[in-house]
Amino acid sequence: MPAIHDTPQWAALNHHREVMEPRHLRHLFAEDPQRFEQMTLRAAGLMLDYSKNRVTRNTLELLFELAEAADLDGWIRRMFSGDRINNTEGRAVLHVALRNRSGRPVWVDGEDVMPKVERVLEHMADFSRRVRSGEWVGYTGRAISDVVNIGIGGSNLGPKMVCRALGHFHDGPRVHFVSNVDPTHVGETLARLDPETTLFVVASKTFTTQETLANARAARAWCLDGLGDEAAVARHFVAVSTHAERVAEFGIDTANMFEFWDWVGGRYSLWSAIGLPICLALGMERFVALLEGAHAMDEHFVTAAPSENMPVILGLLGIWYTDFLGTTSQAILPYDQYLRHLPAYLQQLEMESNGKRVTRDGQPVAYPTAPVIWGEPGTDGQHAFYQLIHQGTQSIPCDFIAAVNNPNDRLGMHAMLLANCFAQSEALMRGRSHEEALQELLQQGMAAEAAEALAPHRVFPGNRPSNTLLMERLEPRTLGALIALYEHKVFVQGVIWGIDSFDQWGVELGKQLAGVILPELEQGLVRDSHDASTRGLLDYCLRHRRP
Ligand code: G6Q
Repeated sequence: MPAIHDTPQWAALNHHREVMEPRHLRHLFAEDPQRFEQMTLRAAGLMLDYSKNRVTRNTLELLFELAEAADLDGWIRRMFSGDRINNTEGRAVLHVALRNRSGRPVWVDGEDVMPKVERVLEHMADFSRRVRSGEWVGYTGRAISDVVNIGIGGSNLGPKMVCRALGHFHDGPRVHFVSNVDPTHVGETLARLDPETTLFVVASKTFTTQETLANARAARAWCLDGLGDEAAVARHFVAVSTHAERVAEFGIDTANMFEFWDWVGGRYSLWSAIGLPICLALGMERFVALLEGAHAMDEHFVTAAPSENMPVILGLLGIWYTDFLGTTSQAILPYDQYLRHLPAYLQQLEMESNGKRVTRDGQPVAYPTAPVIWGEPGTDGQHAFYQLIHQGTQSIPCDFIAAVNNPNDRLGMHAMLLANCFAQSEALMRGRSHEEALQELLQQGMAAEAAEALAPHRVFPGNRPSNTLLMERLEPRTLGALIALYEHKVFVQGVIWGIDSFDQWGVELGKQLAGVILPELEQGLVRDSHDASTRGLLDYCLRHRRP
């Protein structure tokens, strides 16, 4: 199979780009009154309006042909049937098995993994029920009021985002997340808690992560300080990991361990036992509803034709912008305070998965891969960085995300939020021409000369693309579907780019070098082999550090 950029399908898109570049979205809308109807999709409780993108039906057809040339269908089948598609780590990629509600088996190396998935779900259900009901008590007999999840990266961002996104349904113990190895994070968190009523969930797939183990040791020392007995650890610490031996070595009873498996990638693991804080905060039923929502999106992804397939469309639009229209970043703009951690979550999902520069077989890619993902909740962003999105020199595709109903809307403010959301995508699409800007100023009574001078500053070029994703309510099911939508979008793009979306070698080198530097800082001995900058920084710290 030729490299993707050597295919006629890639060449056709390159050619098509020349046709599309001069076309303005305003005109595309004016030419086609059916554009909204034709470019909206509904799946798993979500509605996607992708009509405000710089595409025509023809663009989409060419993108579907590109997907076919990359054998997208084949790769989807390979993922769902447990092939080792994470080739650099030799692993299957089966987060979809964790939320498989179909009753169908999922095979890995001849073993149906569903019975063990169900077993761990039962363990999570039982444990969370006991903690939430007060049946599970701390060492001194008091019920658990606070849960602290200690984990980083994939063992933090997913459960944190979901717990906050479903904050409206939170009826269990308070849940805190400690990830950073900065002692301030664990210190500030514990300062507000009582060791008698605090439960720690140490979440680490490998149970070797330096930051997590350091934070867990600090938490353990705090717990022993407060409770004065090693035996207390068993009542106040549980672990989530793939590695029982290391959990035991750390001093956590493996009876209090929740297992998952190496075919679950860290950033795809919130559906596994890594989701335990979600169960503790919201209860098992809601966690299961989250899984069901994701499963509904999985079924849609596997069965819908490309032109009806939400993850395929989102993924291909991203390819169009990144590889043919030259955009380098993508904004995630939730108009929902509960979704405030979604941009950070998607940052890891997309940038760690597809921030790659070689193909599966180790050849340098000849085209850009993942863009920079960033964002903030809507109206806050409007008063900060939207200026650049509207009038800056780069085009930044935006995803607007909102729920039609808001559970906290007692004063009718939600309409204001939605009005802002729709106004932004309209403004980005339409823009304001020089003539419009000028006429507006003149109508306001400004003198002609002054109006001429000010008009260029009030021009909005428009033609800036966006998707809008709506759901009736932000609830476990729709959130599950939303997350799965982005997971599959990332997968679609990884397939087109021919990269391994499921490894993360990019985090290794820094980790390795930190291992060299730590003893130098601790012992005050800096090696000559460092470059002058690193040596200078270390010397500065050693000279200015107070014992
Ligand atoms: C995610 C990455 C990474 C990982 C963390 C924590 O896909 O692999 O973010 O989740 O490095 O790893 P552990 O869970 O092993 O501590």
